[in-house]
Amino acid sequence: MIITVTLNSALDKIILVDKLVKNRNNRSTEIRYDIGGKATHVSVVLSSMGIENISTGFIAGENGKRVQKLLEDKNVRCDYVWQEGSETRVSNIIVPKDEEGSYMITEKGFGIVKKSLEKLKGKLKDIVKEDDIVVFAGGPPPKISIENYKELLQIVKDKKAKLVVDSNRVWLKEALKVQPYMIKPNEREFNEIMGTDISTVDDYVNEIKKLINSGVEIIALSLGKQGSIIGTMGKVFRVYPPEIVEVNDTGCGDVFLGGVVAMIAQGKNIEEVFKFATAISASKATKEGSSDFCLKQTIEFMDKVMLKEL
Ligand code: TA6
Repeated sequence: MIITVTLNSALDKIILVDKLVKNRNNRSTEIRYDIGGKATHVSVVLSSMGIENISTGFIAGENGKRVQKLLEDKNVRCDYVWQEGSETRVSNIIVPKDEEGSYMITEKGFGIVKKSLEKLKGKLKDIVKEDDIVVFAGGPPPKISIENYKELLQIVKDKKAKLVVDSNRVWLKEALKVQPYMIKPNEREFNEIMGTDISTVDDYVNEIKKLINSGVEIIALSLGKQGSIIGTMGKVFRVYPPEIVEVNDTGCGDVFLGGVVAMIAQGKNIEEVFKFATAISASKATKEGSSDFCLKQTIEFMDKVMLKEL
């Protein structure tokens, strides 16, 4: 079983504008709502491929109901801890038509009460089994301490499940202490955890080799539009994405992670894993929504992904 844990669920409000101009009333051309929160996107990818998974974490209020409905409409099985009297946050994502990419403004989310935290711990203790894959992605919500976060990760490790973490700052540093199976930092997050200020491929390769020796089985360093550097099984690979016309980059990293987990769950080799993950992430970039992609387009893109051992 694959379990995705979204500690800070989010309803993505996609705001389409012709252009974004400061000090002007920028009128939206369209407003759409989509799934947010990161680990949720991993579940969307898995369910789109018929791979059994459970989406859990903390959720609340009317926004939470909308997120859960959007997930269930994409055949995702939800088993969330609902917190009474709270409201799942909104991530505002502005997508100007006249430029690539987007502007994201996320709310901080609701504070988790002790009762909710204990419920999630109990849930994970009940459902996680040995050799499951458990994905923690996204920044934790208010009132979750480093200690709380560590307790949640440790439950997964104690069950001898594979822990996958996509987070940042102190959270990712904490995750490293429990030797996760996989991490997926971007360049800023990588420099934060390594205490470096590097940017060249050669420097990244040297630092990634140190991490592999520390027990992390897969390091997928995201270079954004430039692709990624993958360290695993004592080897390092550079992955080059296909050329695409980017519409909205929101969710690309999360869908990439979903692609990796899906391929690993299907026992694919490293080349297949990261060609598929890169291709599905590219497909997401061509879509307006934050959890949209096309599996047919992904297969077409796979032939255009280049993977080179360094
Ligand atoms: O990576 C995209 C995304 O998941 C958006 O859908 C938005 O919900 C945001 O990131 C949430 O990020 P955060 O790190 O605040 O959990």
